[in-house]
Amino acid sequence: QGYHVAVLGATGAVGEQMLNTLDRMDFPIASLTLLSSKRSAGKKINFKGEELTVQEAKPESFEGIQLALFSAGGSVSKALAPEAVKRGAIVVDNTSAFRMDKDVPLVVPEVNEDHLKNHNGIISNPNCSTIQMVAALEPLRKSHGLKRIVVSTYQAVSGAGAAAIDEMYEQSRQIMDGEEINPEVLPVSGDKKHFQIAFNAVPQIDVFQDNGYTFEEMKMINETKKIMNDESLEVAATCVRLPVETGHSESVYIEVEKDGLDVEGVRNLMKEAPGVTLEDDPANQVYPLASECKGKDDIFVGRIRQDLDRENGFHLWVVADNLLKGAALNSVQIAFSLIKLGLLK
Ligand code: 11C
Repeated sequence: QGYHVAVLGATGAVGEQMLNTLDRMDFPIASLTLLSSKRSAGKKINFKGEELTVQEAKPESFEGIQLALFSAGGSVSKALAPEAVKRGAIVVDNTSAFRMDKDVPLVVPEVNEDHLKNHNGIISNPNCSTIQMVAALEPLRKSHGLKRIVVSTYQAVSGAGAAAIDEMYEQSRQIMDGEEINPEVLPVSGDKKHFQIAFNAVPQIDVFQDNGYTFEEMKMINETKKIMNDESLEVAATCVRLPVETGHSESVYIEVEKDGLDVEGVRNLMKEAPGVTLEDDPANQVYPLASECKGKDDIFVGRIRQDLDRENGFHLWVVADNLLKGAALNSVQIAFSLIKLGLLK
């Protein structure tokens, strides 16, 4: 009993977490098909005690599949998601390929599960740094309205894939050993220049757009407005890569619309927020740390302060595992929401 499920990108960092998450959350699976690029095809992966062989993804791979979780890059999604949908599957896509398409819901279940009802076969999973921010802010939006968000991120290298993780560790060792370094992955593997990530902070994630913002920053801006269904919401973002393996941190400044909110009020909303854990006790040095969030499902919020000049302004520190809530977990939660809403046939 269960569904015929395919995972595309099964051998990648997010794909691995998807399989773990499907397993530990006991997603109802009748059959599991593991797909990848030609390069990774043939690898063996163990799932619930059964050894499965990863197959090269082709349009025909989706015959009979009801749910396909995609995480193999935007160009693969563009080529294969329509093929999967044509064959009757619902695709939950973890790339930016379709996120801003009008007929594609962009979903964080704690925020806008109802958007799933209008899907046409493809559902997009938002960018990791967007997911943790909107899930933490949704209770504040509901109770007091959101006028403005200014976010600065401190993002982990795993967001840029396994090669970026290797580069960070190798470079750290080389610098410690007094050797020369040769950056070739970060900040963006396809861009012209590459910079040191070890012992550094690099203010570029993804490529620059004509307006001077990076694509990562524009994703945070545009995706937030779409998920919260509010084009008038003012959002500004600065995205920075740090030498942290996993766990994105964010300094988030918000202005709410309704008066009367105070720090205790924000804390109480965070305590009740689904998927959020409040860690905020400055007297005892309690606040979220990237080093503590790895492998955890929740979004951690702390350092809550009222702005000193604006009564309706608040500062928060928001941390989450970018491979879990930021990617694999949110995709699997979307799949559970589809079942709950009777949308997965
Ligand atoms: C990073 N946020 O940390 C990116 C990774 O659009 O899904 C996720 C990219 C995306 O580099």
